[in-house]
Amino acid sequence: MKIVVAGGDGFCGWPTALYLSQKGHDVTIVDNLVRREIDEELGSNSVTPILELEERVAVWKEVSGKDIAVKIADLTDYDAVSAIFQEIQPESFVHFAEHRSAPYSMIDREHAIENHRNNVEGTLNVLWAIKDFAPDCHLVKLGTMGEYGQPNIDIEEGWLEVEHKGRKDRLPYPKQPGSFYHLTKVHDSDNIMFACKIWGIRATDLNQGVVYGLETDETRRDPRLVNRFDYDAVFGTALNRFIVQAAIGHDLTVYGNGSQTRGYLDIQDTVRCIEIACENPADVGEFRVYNQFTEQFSVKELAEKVQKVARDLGNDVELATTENPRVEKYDHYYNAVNTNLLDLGLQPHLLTEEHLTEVLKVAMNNTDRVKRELVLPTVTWK
Ligand code: NAD
Ligand code: USQ
Repeated sequence: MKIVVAGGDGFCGWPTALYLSQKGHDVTIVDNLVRREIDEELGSNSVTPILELEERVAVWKEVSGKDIAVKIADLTDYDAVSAIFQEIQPESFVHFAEHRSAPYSMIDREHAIENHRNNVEGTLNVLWAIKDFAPDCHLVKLGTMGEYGQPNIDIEEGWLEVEHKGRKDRLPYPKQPGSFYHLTKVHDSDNIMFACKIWGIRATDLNQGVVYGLETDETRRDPRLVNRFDYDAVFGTALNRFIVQAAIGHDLTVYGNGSQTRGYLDIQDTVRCIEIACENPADVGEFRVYNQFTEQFSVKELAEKVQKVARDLGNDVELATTENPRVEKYDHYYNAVNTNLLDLGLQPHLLTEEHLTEVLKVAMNNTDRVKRELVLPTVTWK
């Protein structure tokens, strides 16, 4: 299958591109490398030393014998996007290429607007290019579990059966996102749903939970293929941050009382979920929503797991009570459905001590790269 992986230089996109290439798909990475520029803006870095995109792809060719094409292009540039669709005629367009940090979108007005411009405009360009140049292409779009917020009822997969004043309908599940970033995903979902309805586009919105982990079978094949690993308070995600904090002997930054519960998944499952979505395309005109996570944890539970594994390796760290820079619910109900991907064959990698230990050891081997000043949060919601 001809597959474009937009955002293929990022944390989720790079291992996905390798996985799909290994499976024999004809993969093209599209990326404007803005994530590397944001590292310069924030003074942040990946704990793991990552090569430039062209070098990574060359190593993959050396190791696997397989070609991955690269297009350096910005999805907000419609000329570039339309040229890519006309030239490649992808059967699946996997869209990871957005600014994905909630704190980044909350820095100030300018960042909130840039976040919206980049994400919403990029996705609109992709929709128009599919309509104009590749109408049969299946859009596989990364949404987020955070679109739903934390309602006091079960979270369904995109749709809710509602009975109101004696009438029934199947309606889009209500959205109550927790940051301007998460809001961009809601706007994307609405735009995609509308495009499916009016133009007959086929699309799958993957509402992904928080991703943790580092390596996949493909990135493990050569140290030069290593994935990026963010740990700073802006782009690092909870579990990965706790692992790096444990590696440098820093208290684990549990925000507030740590009862905030979210859906999580291993990066090894992200790549498989994308394959499942590509190989089982949505129907013409169908807007399909899958919830992409495998387990639910509170932040405190995650920190305790990391603390246990770190202690076993001789790193004694405490759970810090950090004032929460965000505005979030505590002690809330959380029960989200995630059966669609499981029914299509996903076999989850669960969060085991062995897995945590593997990632912690990589972080411990790279502590010289950690900038301690990036660990504590500086961006607040208020
Ligand atoms: P990332 O920042 O590591 O990677 C995103 C990539 O997209 C980067 O390489 C960046 O340069 C590129 N990009 C951004 N805007 C672009 C544009 N306009 N044109 C071309 N390229 C552009 O992020 P990630 O962690 O790999 O996340 C990928 C996607 O998955 C995002 O859409 C994110 O919202 C979603 N997601 C991520 C997580 C997570 O925990 N990492 C969880 C749920 C959903
Ligand atoms: N948290 C802490 N301590 C930390 C960092 C985070 O307690 O040091 C807490 C947060 O307050 C929050 C939870 O952990 O309650 C998750 O935060 P996060 O930073 O790991 O994840 P989030 O901001 O939700 O964003 C990440 C990705 C984003 C993706 C989202 C999936 O960066 O791209 O969309 O996870 S979800 O949360 O399901 O919407």
